[in-house]
Amino acid sequence: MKMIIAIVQDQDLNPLQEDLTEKGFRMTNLASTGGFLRSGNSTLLIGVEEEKLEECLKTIEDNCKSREITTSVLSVTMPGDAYIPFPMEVLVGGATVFILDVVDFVRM
Ligand code: 2BA
Repeated sequence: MKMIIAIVQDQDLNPLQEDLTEKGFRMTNLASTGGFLRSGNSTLLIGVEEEKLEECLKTIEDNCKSREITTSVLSVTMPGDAYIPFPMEVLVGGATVFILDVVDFVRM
C-alpha cells in the first residue's frame, strides 16, 4: 500500500475530491498553508493499493491546474527603510505530490 500526500490549490479541491470519491478512493483533507505564499491550500492524504496508484495520480493530474498568481512581496533596501510592496508573478501547481510506502494499515 502507498500513502499519497497531495498538496493542491483550494480551487481544485472540490472537483478532485468528487472524482476521487466516484472512483472509490478514500481520503482525508487537511487545511494547510504554503510556506512561500502564506496562503491557504489543501493537503489530501490518500491511502491506495499499489495497483490503483497510477489511476489515483492520473486523477490528481487531470483535476489540478497550474495557475499564475500575482502576489505582493515586501522589500526593504536598508535597515530602517520603509517596506515597499512589489508585485511578483508565481506559477503555482498543478499539485505537489509525495508518495510514501505504508508499512502497515489497520482499520478497527
Ligand atoms: P507555497 O509554499 O505557498 O508556494 C507557492 C508557489 O510559490 C510554488 O508552487 C512555487 O511556484 C513558488 N515558490 C515556492 N517557494 C519558492 C521559493 N523559495 N522561491 C521562488 N518561488 C517559490 P508549487 O511548487 O506548485 O507549490 C505549491 C505548494 O505546495 C506550496 O505552496 C507548498 O505548500 C507545497 N510544496 C511545494 N513544494 C513542497 C515541498 N518540497 N515540501 C512541502 N511542501 C511543498
